[in-house]
Amino acid sequence: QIDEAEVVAFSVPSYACLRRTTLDNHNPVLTDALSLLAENAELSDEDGRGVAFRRAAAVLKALPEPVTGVTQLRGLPCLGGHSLRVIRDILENGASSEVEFTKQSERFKALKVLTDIFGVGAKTAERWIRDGIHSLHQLQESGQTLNRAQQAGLEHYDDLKQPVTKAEADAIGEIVEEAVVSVLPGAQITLIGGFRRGKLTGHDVDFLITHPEEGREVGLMPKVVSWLESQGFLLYQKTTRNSYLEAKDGPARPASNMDRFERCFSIFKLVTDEGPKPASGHRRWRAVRVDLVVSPISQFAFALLGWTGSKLFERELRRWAGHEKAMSLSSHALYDNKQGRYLKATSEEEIFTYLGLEYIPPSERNA
Ligand code: 8DG
Ligand code: MN
Ligand code: MN
Repeated sequence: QIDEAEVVAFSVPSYACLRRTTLDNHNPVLTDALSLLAENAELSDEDGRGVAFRRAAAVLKALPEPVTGVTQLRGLPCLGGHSLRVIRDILENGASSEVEFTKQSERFKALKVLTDIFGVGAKTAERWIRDGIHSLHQLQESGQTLNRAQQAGLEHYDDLKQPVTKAEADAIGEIVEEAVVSVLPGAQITLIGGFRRGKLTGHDVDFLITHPEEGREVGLMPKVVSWLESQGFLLYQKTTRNSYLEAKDGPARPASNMDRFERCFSIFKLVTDEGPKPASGHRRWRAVRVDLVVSPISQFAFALLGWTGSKLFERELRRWAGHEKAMSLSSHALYDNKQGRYLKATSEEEIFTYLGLEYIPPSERNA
């Protein structure tokens, strides 16, 4: 019997951008359970519930030690009745019936398998499930028309499910770097996304490309893609143009959180073994998802901050900016609604300062 007074109570600020969240998670069982419910909500078009579970999981990721009883959680932010019930079930019974039920449900399993195909979102998966398609095999037999992305996704399904290692990310970085400096000397690439936060594996590799001279980056992406294609490095690519409109005195007010950089979603062909020719049936390459983004140098700090993640950390930064500072933050710019002007920045540190936040390095943005 533990005396209540001796129970460690935790204290955590409510915005994830006020917390330092490393990869050293002391409550993986609880956060995995809440993340699974978040994923299920997101796949079921219940984004509000999804965010609530993500926030609850993020609070637990920030705790300095394992939770042993629900009394420790008193006063913590973002833990609603639903999340607390799940946590209590796990602490007291070893498992949450809701989580176990969801994991086993045919609907969730089908949504997972289908949305794990690159190019397939929740809406498409939903439609297929309504047509009785629950597996890759059924999809292949169904005669459904697949777009180019989905065809590539299906073709490379097994490879793309394999986590990408940091070594693979670095190998791809060298190739992208070679491509970039070949087509535009002086251009620079930066590893972003999860690997910049120190993750050891990822579902893809993300790079941000810029040039120190404003304007030189215009039209860069198609050239990089052509170079990579000519060298046989791309199994699939889709490039979208920059749609960010420039006003006379600075970038236009971002219309939404979706950014408008020139970007490329691709599937790389990464050679994994340079040794002697492998036995027949074996290949010496694997498919890896790679995202490329090009930013002008004037927006680089915002792009870097916006593409480093985690997704929840980004969402919380924007919420903080909007609700607490009357500012609008995007991956392009920071707009001060009270002053009616854009705040220029050349580093992430400056952006945190504008927002009245202590600087949080990438390795502590793993909310
Ligand atoms: P992982 O790949 O290791 O699984 O994790 P990650 O690197 O954190 O996730 P990601 O899905 O590759 O996303 C990387 C970052 O890019 C993340 O902070 C979210 C951000 N991001 C997108 N799409 C968009 C977008 O359209 N606009 C903006 N501003 N950011 C985006 O993934
Ligand atoms: Mn990533
Ligand atoms: Mn990505």
